[in-house]
Amino acid sequence: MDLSPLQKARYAYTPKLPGMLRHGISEICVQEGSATQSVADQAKIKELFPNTYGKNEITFQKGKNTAPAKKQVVGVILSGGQAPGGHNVVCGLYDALKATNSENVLLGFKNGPSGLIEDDYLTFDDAYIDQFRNTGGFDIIGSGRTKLETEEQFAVAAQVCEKHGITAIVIIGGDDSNTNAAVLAEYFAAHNTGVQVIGCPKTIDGDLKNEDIECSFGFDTATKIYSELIGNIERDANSAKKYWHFIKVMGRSASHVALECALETQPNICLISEEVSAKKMSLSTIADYIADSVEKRAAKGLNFGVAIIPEGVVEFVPEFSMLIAEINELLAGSKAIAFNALATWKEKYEFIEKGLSKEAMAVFAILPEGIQQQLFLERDPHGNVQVSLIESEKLFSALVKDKLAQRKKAGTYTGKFNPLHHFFGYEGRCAFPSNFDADYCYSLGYNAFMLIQYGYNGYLSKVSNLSKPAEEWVAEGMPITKMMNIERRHGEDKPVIKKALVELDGKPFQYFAAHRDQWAVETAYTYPGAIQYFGPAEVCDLTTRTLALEKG
Ligand code: FBP
Repeated sequence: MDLSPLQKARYAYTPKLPGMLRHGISEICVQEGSATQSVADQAKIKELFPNTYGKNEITFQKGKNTAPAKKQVVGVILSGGQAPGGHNVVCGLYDALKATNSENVLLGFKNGPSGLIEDDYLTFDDAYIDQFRNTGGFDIIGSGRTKLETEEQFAVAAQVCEKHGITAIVIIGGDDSNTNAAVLAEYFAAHNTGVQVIGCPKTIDGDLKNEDIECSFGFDTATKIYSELIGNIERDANSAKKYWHFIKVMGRSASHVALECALETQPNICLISEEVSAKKMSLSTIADYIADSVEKRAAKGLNFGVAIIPEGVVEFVPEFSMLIAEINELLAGSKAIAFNALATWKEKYEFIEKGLSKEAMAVFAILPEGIQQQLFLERDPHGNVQVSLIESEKLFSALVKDKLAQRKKAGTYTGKFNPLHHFFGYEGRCAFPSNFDADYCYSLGYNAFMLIQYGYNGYLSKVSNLSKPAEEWVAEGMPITKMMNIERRHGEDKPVIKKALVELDGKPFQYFAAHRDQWAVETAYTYPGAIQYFGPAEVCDLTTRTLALEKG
């Protein structure tokens, strides 16, 4: 295999462990903390998790390792969207497992949770794992979005574990995958399988965090990549002085990615979905808000700008959600066949006009035709509109264009508006992990093995104090049930890990809110540049602004 110079150099990088895990496996002991309870709905969660609920928080410390000597066969699964650092979780897990006993075995189930059910796996050895150290991607075993959630799947999983003599499963995933890890742990305990389940917090979206989990891995690297690109675009905009750039960034639901990029690059506009929802902003209000910035800058001769749009924003616009619900209803079941049989867009438009309420039609009518067609043509296998495919960056630039045309007529605006569009998502998910993610992920994997060795089940590998140098990080374990509450999902009450949305009274948003009016009018861009892997710690080991503001 041909290697790039950076790839070679990254193979040689030694990830930093928390100080307390640096003494060698025989020198790591466990300190039990207090019993836990779930963040809400305690009685219900306790009833659903009788074997794994209420367990103690734990911290690892320097001291004699008292874990029972036992051969460990561990299975690892990568679940959901890629996030930089996933390979290092596997490497940290492997290194701790082999350092404890060279007879221990690590199996990797392929292509996500389905690999466990299909018994599709590989066995790791040094030569294989060494090709993936400190690299991006999930290609070490692949990932997938199959959910492990039914009793039938759990029974098959138990059989597969028994067949291989598996003592523990490590699931590396987001809120849904770790919810399912907790349910699997409970099943294994209830059926006395002796198999432990440990979760690790992953997702570039940054929405798996709470008072215990300071951040999910991958968020640091992905936002640094997007911020570099946005900074480069800002500099281009400020050089050419002729384009307004509308940049959509990933984040299926929460706007942590958009907010972090805004803190890093100080664009003219950044929408925050959670604020759109809280203020019940309409499409027209949002378009006016952006158009105000365009107009004020134009008055200063600045006919350029940068606007960041979070991927999931349209779902947070109340009138848009109402429109989507009506479209789903309009095309439910056989009604879709009648719609699809119509030959021209004109005929289809008439059908839509007849079927939607006056309020929904008013929203539909202001959308650009491309977006209107997208809403009806690209639907999922259940016939629902695929909101994630909506090109919201184009939607908002078109709405702003209309607003500016009206303002031109009214004589209040005389500038030029040339929009360009970008979507940054996949560019960041498989990047070489930053030093922070390389270190954090390796530590999560290493720590996951310590939890296994000490016999914990239904725990999340937790590494905290992350805004400090790695030496001061704290290696811990936390029962997953502690993060759970009951939510309504698909018409049923379900125990789930609470998704963390951007808190409007939190420090990162407050900082942004205090500066955005100035950024909207002035050219206050900052240019973070590319991730630095080698060099001074103050450049290379920087955490995110979000983490610094939350914990600093
Ligand atoms: P996870 O929540 O599984 O980590 O994935 C998040 C994400 O990267 C979102 O930002 C994005 O909306 C989505 O995955 C894209 O999914 P896919 O890879 O299936 O296209």
